[in-house]
Amino acid sequence: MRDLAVRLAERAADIHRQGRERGFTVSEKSSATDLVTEVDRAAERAIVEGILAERPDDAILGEEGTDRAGTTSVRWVIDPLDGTASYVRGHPGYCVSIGIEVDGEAVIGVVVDSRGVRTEGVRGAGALRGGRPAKPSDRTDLATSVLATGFGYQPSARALQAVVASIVLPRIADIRRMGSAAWDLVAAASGEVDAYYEVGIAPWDLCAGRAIVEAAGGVVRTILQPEGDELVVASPRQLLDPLLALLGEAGLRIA
Ligand code: LIP
Repeated sequence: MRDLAVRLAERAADIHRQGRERGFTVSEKSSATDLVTEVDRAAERAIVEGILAERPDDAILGEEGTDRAGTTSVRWVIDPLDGTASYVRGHPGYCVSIGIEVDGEAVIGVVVDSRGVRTEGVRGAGALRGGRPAKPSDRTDLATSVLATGFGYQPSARALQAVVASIVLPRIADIRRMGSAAWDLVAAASGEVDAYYEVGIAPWDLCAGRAIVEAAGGVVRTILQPEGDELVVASPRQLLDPLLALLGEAGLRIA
């Protein structure tokens, strides 16, 4: 299944590249800032066709509308183009994200980013980034840590996220914002950022990155918030408790 996910992620990354060269149509989803392109849809079609050709009995959930039940214990959770707002502007913050759950647990993840860098992980078998072993940060101090995070499509959500960031920022070294949760998660899995947190991402933004962070030896926590969204935290073990404590001080529910 990992090898199939790798082939399909590389195929989707080709579709991204061709779209950037040829141009593409763009339309709005939940808001004027929540966009979808014909490239998102073409990439999802290619991934779904590839899965059905080899594993027709698996379930599939995709951001652009695919929601197929299956008869096996396997579910594919795919974001064909994570970071669409970056893609439409030519900003590099986008990637394809293919996650595989077995019995509801994320166990395999493959992410290919706009540079063609592939990160993959299989539970219990480690993670690779660009073909080299991926390991989370060994930093022990939040005050010198760089965190990745993101902001939602709804202004009300961003208002809340801005309050959290205003409390977090003076207590850490800096923030990185690429516009793609999958990119942020694999950056956390490989120590390119020291940790990641975000409220309100979707299952397809999270699945592959979660499997990769955990395969690399990091931890992922999801905590339901009173407003109904989930806080997602991806971190090396040694930073998890101090990061959760800081997010708690910033007003988020952490248990
Ligand atoms: C994006 C996420 C990102 C989040 C954006 C958006 P999309 O997903 O990956 O972390 O901050 O608001 O949800 O819509 O580009 O697939």
